[in-house]
Amino acid sequence: MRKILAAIGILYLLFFISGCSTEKAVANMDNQAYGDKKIVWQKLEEDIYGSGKREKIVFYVYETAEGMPLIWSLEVNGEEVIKLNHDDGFFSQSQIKFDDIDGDNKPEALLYRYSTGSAGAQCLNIYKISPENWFLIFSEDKLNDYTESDNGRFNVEYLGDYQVSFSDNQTGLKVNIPLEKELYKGIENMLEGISTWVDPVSEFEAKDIDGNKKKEIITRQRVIGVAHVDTIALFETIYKLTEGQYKPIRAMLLDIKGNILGEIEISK
Ligand SMILES: [Ca+2]
Ligand SMILES: [Ca+2]
Repeated sequence: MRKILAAIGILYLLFFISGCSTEKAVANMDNQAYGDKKIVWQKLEEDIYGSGKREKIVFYVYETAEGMPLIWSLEVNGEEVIKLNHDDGFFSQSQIKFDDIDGDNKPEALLYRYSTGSAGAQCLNIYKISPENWFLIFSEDKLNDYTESDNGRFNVEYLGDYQVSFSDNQTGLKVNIPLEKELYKGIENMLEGISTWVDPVSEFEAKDIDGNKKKEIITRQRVIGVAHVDTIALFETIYKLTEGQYKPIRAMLLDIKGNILGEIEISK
């Protein structure tokens, strides 16, 4: 009888332990989805709503135990107003900034995230903000290079005689890029290897180009030559605030000295 009781006891114990471990596994999964560590990334007190009162703003990053950011969360006075997932991107740094970009004397929120990759990809979300609503008006969140294999948008080819053809199927921009001979002395054989390799956005600029008090957004992407250190041109896209949303209005290609090689208006 004692043996039977002991056996029942052991069975019960096993059941109890396995039950516990299942629960623990589920809890771990939840933790992984949100990150093991909640880190205060930035703390600000600013009058972001133009009410004359400074709001308490805290920008949190949820990380894995290894320090990989998984979720970004922005809280204003303890309430979450933005939550972004990592979308399998490799990010290192992030930053929230406030700046009046639409000229109404109230700040918009600019949330930057920076990739760990060698291309130095940057992602930017811009929100029009009020105590009731944070409304996304601009978003650029592509992290990967544009290459022949994974994306049909760009086409870059070496034509011979230090000329490279560039075309953007999305905007219709077609331009030839002249290369500087002296930069390729001794490595001329590598020129034939130039093919489609356009970096993701690595720079944003907000600037009022047309003088209407509303800032346009300019994104910059490097066009790569024989190796990643070899930038042969810069691809710029200009976005204009139209009916409450940023829309691309012009694309241009510049040489490494900043001269415009070609540009095109983007129709809707
Ligand atoms: Ca504003
Ligand atoms: Ca403007």
